[in-house]
Amino acid sequence: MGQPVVISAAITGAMTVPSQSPHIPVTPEEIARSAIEAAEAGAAIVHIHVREDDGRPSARPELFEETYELIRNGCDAIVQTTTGGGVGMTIQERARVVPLLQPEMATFNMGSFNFGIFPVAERTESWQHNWEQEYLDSTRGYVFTNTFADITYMCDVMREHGVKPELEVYDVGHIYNVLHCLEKGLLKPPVHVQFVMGVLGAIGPRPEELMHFHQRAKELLGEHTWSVAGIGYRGQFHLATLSLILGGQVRVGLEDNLRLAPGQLAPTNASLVQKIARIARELDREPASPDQAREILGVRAA
Ligand code: KMH
Ligand code: ZN
Repeated sequence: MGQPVVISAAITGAMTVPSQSPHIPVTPEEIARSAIEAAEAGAAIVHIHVREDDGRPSARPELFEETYELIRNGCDAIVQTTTGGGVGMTIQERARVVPLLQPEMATFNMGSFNFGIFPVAERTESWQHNWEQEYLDSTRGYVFTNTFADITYMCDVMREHGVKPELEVYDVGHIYNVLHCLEKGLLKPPVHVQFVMGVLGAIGPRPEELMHFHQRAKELLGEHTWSVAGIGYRGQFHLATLSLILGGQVRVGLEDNLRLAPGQLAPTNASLVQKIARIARELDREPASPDQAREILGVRAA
């Protein structure tokens, strides 16, 4: 039997708007159902954001609470909440979910950079909601802010509540920010790193860049676990396949990619998980169960 692979499913997120696909989960019930189906298809982690009824990204505690409860009642997957949030949210708003739910895992964004999702607006012909075009266009002037003060704050919140951080790295410099936190004793080794590749404003979704990330992280961080979240169809599946070959973990899901094949919208998160699970098995990597994932990543059971 090959080395297990931890599949994470990013269920819905702040990079997409409902007009892009009718299959994006919006309400707590839709997000939870989609997460449970993804877990049944082989995801050991479900990464969640929440949205208001009109699909607008939200940080409202009630929405997180409801979604979290529904997922926890329906499956044993590790529920990983976002602390990246959405455009315009403060670090305090983004971090609030950690003390609120004390999830097993939460994301932790390792640096500031331009975060451009405005090109989607240029490709969209009709809109479902008034807020969508303005939201996307506003990112021409948007910096996703994660200063050292923010990073220190997030380290403290996560440590205080015993939450395992998944460190979101969007550029090579962010690996050095992880190193800084390790050297200062703010993060406990071995860390778990997610290479997020293909956001406009950060590194592109290319195999050469993943090889470079992998090499630099090995040299700088020592023992660690890692995964890749590629944006867009090619980014998601090509980079996830490379990660399978290199011994890394993978993330797929409608937060980062809306397509199951070129030109074909993915009907569900589960369909994306099934596809990567199939590729993984072909490469002798069996999808890890949630408990195996807890062991591999060093996550305390909730
Ligand atoms: N949507 C990804 C580009 C987070 O939630 O903290 C980034 C992400 C970050 O998933
Ligand atoms: Zn996210």
